Amino acid sequence: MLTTALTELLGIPHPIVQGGMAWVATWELAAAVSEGGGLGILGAGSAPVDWVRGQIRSLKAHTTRPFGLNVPLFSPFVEEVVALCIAERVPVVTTGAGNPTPYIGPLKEAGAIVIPVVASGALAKRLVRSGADAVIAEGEESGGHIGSVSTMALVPLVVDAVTVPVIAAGGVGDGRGLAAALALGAAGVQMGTRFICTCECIAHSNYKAAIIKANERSTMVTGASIGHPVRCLRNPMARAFEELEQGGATDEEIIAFGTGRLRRAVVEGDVASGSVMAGQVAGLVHDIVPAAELVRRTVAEAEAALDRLNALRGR
Ligand code: TUI
Repeated sequence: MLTTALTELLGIPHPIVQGGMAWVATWELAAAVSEGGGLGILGAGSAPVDWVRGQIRSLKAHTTRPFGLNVPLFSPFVEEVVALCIAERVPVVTTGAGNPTPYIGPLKEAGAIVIPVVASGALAKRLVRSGADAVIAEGEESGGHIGSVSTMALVPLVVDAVTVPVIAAGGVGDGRGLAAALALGAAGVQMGTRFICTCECIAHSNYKAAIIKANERSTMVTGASIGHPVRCLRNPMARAFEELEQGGATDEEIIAFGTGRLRRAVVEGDVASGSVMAGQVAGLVHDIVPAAELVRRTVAEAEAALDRLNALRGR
């Protein structure tokens, strides 16, 4: 058992949070992770509120354990989704891709634990002052929308900046990553890419196969020129995106090109013309396992890594 400030805050056995990935993190995956003793998280993405409500209700029907919902702040439905979290008494709300300050107070008044993703120490400090209960320090190794600081540098910097539990994300794909995050002062980890390759994840089998086939150099970043950097697997879509960006296309043209690409990969399984968002740990993913098994295995690997480190002392 690894008991940390995060397991205490959330009331869960293991300090492992599953990323709330748009299109990918549905109730099936979140239920399996929460039942496995981690924190399962639903990804609201840019989905309308009725779809998100259905997901919350299905998840509640399949687990009585704590769970979360991720709200990306660029969603056109952000206000309604926050109101839904309050009405449905969602226990944990994570936010991403922006500054959630206006929503922290109302969510906390409704009893939610609020955990924003941050990509800098300064934002972490500001959000904790505004009432954030913990923060996710997400490095640029992550898949999807990213900041520009690596996990190794960001996590200790955020740990020093705040007094609340810090969750490390980006570049964590197994128990060695969890042990390393704890060594950096984090109280737990969030894993996204690794959880895509689980039996319960509804992502298309082509998406899972593309991650398993990838190595650590298989990802690239699209969208940086329009201020929306997204890490995904290098494929014909990503190369065309890059050409468009280098060829002086307008922001509108680039946005139009990118729209709908994640859905195409996750739902339709088109891993050539879709955006296969994944982190650099894609290179570490070699199998598809039940999510609860992954949680168990990750904890066992972290405990073994900590034992190995401890055995180095006094030699
Ligand atoms: O949100 C994410 N990752 C995502 S969201 C997403 S959905 C999508 N769909 C289609 C195209 C593009 C994206 C895919 N991946 N991660 C959380 C995250 N938040 N990473 C970095 C940040 C972040 C960055 C800047 C958080 C706050 C921030 O602050 C800026 C500010 O406003 O001060």
